[in-house]
Parts: sequence; structure tokens; C-alpha cells
Amino acid sequence: MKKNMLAGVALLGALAMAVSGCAGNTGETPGGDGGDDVIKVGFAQTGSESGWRSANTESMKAAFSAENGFDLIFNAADNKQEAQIAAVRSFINQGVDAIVIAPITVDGWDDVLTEAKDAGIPVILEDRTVSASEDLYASWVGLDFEQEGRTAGEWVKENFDGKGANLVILEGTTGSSAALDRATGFGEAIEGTDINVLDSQTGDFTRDGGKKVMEGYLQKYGSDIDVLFAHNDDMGLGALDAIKAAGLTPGTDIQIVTIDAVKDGMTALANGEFNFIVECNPLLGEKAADLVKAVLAGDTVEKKTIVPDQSFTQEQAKEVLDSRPY
Ligand code: GYE
Repeated sequence: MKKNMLAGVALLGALAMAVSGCAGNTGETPGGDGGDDVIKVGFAQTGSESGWRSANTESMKAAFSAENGFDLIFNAADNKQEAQIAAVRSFINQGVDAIVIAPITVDGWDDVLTEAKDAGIPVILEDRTVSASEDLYASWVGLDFEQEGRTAGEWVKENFDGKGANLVILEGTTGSSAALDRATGFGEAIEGTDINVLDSQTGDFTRDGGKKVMEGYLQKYGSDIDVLFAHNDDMGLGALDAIKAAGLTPGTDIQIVTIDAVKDGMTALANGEFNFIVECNPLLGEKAADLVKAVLAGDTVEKKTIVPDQSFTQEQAKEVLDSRPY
């Protein structure tokens, strides 16, 4: 008896769900699984290569929360472009309301962005840029990577021009707008100086990569190296291990300038192991979430939003270290 009643209740429940599911399918929210007001967003993150990336992922997850009205499908592509494109394709197949991408590389986006456009799903880019036509995405929020590189280069110029200094570079992920634009800005800033670029290779924005490439530089050039420019803190932090293992003192024997200003980088700067950091703000979640809501509401949005960055000397790092949010 009791069993039958329970079965009846379950059946009613199932019917109710089926009915609301049907209603959802004809309503505005694809799938109807989150209620009509919930915005289903697929976010294709690069991976988890650095401290900057962790802070960015946290910022995105906090902004695209259920409390803020989102149903977030998160994917991290382990820095593999094909995997990231596959994730975007699966978001399209799932009929999400909007797609957010932090593009690993600058090229290769035309096809999948066209597919999203054809499916009527708006795309918002955060962090890095793409070479695809602007018509294929609604908006981008990120940083001025070229200016970051230029600021780093200007510091190197100020401190090393006229001394015939030897420089090595740890580049970020090959083909990423962050690495390409930072290299351009930095190169422009040191142009016409007597700074000698001994070598420039990718460390893929990771600590491990930075350490390995720096070990190679130290074997090849030893104590001839005066200054290191790393495209991010993590590669600089990996390089610290290599420099110490080679019996040299980072910050003194080899001066180090990096980009990002995450906690571990700022700690190294305050401790005198780094010499200068250009900030790159990873807290882009709120802005990205606002853009998604505005685009879905049919509002006109800015095509590009640049979040401003600062830079820090060792003294400044000591002052702000405790108040840094990431
Ligand atoms: O500087 C680096 C990360 O694209 C701005 O990617 C981002 C860069 C950041 O891995 O740490």
C-alpha cells in the first residue's frame, strides 16, 4: 500500500518535471534545466599554468556563481588549443546561453567562433585576444600586454643601458597574445640601447618551464647573464631555483624583472630576489559577468575593455604585500 503511494508520488513528480522541462524548452533558457532566469554559461579556461591563472579562475567562478544567476560549465584545457576548441564546441552542442573564452593562442579561432555565431550564442573573450574578425565575438575584457612589456623594458633600459649588459628572456606560451604582445612592447623599449639579448625561449608560463630553460641558459652563459626578463612571475620563480642551484644570488648577480604581481612573485620582490614587477590584473570575473548579462539583454557593449595595471619596485612590494588580494 505504502509502497504504491510512494510510487504514485514519484510518478507525479516525474510528470511535473517532464511538463516543466517541455515548458523550459519553449522558453528562453535552452534545456530548461536551470529555470528561465538562470543564464547558462560555458567558460573555456586555458588551464592552470600559473598563479595568475588560479586567481583568474577564482575570480571567474565567484562572478559566474549561482547566487549571481548563472549556471557555469567550467572547462580547463591544459594549455592545449585543440582541447579548448573542443570545449567550446561542446558548449555550442549543449545549447548554452553564452560562451566565455580565455584563448590560449591568438590564431585558429575563426571556425569555432563562426559556429557559435551561427548557433546564435554570443562569445565574450577575457584575458588574451584572438586574430579572428571582431564580428565573431561580442566583447573582450583584458589587459594591455604590449604596455606591460614596454614598462618592463623601460625599467631594464633605465637600469642597464650604457653598461653593455647581457639579458636573457623567458617567453610565455608560444602564439599567445600575452607572449607576443609583451615581446613586442619590451623589444620596442630596449631598441637602440646597448643591451645584448643573449637568448629568448619559451617556458610556457610555468614554473617548471622557467626552471628548465633557465638551467639551460646558465649552462650556456653562466655568470655572463646580468638580467632576466620573464613574461610571468611563475617562470621567474622557477628560474630562482636554477640560479640558486648554480651558486648565484638572484636579485644581485642576476637581476630579475617579471610580469603579473601575484602573491609569490610579490613576496620574491619584497625579499630582494626579484627586482621589478609589472602588474597584470587577473580579477576579470565581475566585468566578464556584467558583459554577458548586458549582451544577453541586447544592450550595446564596448568591444574592448582594458583593465589598468601598475608596477612595483622592491620597496613598493614591501608596502603593499599584505594588502594584495591574490
Ligand atoms: O600573465 C600568465 C598566465 O594571459 C595574462 O597567462 C595571462 C598570462 C599571465 O599564464 O601568468
